Amino acid sequence: MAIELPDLPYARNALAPHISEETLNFHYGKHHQAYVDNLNKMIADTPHASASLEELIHASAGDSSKAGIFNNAAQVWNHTFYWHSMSPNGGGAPTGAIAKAIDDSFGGYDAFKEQFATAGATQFGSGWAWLVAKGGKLEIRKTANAETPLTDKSCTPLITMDVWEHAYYLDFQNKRPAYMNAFLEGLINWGFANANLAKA
Ligand code: MN3
Repeated sequence: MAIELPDLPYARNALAPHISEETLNFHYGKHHQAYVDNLNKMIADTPHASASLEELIHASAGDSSKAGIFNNAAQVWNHTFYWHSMSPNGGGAPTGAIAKAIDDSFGGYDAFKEQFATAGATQFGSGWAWLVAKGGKLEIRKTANAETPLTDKSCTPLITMDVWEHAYYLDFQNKRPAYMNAFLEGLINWGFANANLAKA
């Protein structure tokens, strides 16, 4: 059974003016689709052909002979998680259980924002910034390239922000901080974070 590209949870123009339809046409329509297509080519007619996306990630993580499968599978998973980490009605201060967890773990929303943006800004080159739950507390992490906290079974990913250049170049050119500000102020989906926290 081939891995499929999941539907976006909103229309391709729904994140404007923060992220344009043109960016989603490339980022979802071309990049995310390419990871799906590459992965399906790599696993076709192999013992991995019927594995789930999560099984493929766990079976290939840390195995340099399976780097191609890992990179494409993890990028399929990371991007689906990223689309849900944003909402047309998102952005701003958190509500619900995640608000209290952020206060408890970081000392407040402003401190969280600063630490999350710093993680994104200091991820040299391509990668991701993450908010995860671990042992009853929240942590901010950054990962390079396709690396994902999904491979750390001691934590639960709550939110991610793609900081690969393809996520922001058409809308913000080289200004990663401006993109990260738009993500935090206009897009971050606290409802998704609360749903993930409830399962942690
Ligand atoms: Mn991307």
